[in-house]
Amino acid sequence: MKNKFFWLCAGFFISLFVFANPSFASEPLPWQTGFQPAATPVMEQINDFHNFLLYIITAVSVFVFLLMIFIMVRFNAHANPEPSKTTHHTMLEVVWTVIPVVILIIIAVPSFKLLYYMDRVENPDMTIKVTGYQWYWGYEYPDHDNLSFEAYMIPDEDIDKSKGQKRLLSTDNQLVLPVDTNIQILVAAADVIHALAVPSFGIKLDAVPGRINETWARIEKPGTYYGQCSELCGKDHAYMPLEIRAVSKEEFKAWVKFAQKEYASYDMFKAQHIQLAKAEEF
Ligand SMILES: [Cu+2]
Repeated sequence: MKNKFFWLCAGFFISLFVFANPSFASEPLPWQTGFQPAATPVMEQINDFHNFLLYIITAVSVFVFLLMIFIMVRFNAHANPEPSKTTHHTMLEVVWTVIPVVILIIIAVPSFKLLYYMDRVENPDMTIKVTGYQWYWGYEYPDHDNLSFEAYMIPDEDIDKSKGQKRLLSTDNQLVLPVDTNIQILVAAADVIHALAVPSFGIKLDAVPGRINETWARIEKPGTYYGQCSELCGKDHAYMPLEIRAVSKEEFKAWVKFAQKEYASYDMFKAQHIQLAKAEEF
């Protein structure tokens, strides 16, 4: 019986280790329980803060667990037939108030530091604006000739795995960004509330109509990163992913030139699109 229990526990801890191990890809994976690997200093700090909190909650949980075991063994009706009538103990009450306060202060200081660090960046190198629509994202580059375009999810039947496209994550156009650049990210919405969430950048920010929210990113490695809308925004909420391609600064410059031609007719197209949608309503 004891042997069985041992193997049950061992199996549980081994599976915890296997499944909780964060996998190294910038996308969600089956059975993944950890964070996606960090691609920005903000996400690195969120990771560190998460690990720091894990030590604290583990210590608190183990302490409370042992204390309860001790109380159950030492003060049950058999072991302690005549209970003490003590009701107050000033010192004990001071201790169990002060220690939690100290623990909360230890948590609050790095938490606020991180909150302000995530909030905004001084003197950003460039700005992009991301707008949530039902159900796609619009990207604008005000520093690059007001370049703007939209990105729609590629439907299942059009996914081309040979091009590395991923179901529910890949989009027809990508948000292309340079690495090692402080990018100010402005977030808004045009219809209902959406939320911009890019786990490997440590970004989750509401996109609210009529309001501009701000955050920032400094991508450290070139690669493809994925995000999703994180606010229930209607029937296709689950089908408005973000595909972000981080490239070197030189490649980014070349891409801007290409994109200015590629998306030049965009505004006219958008105007027609809106007119058509309105005409359909009538
Ligand atoms: Cu949305």
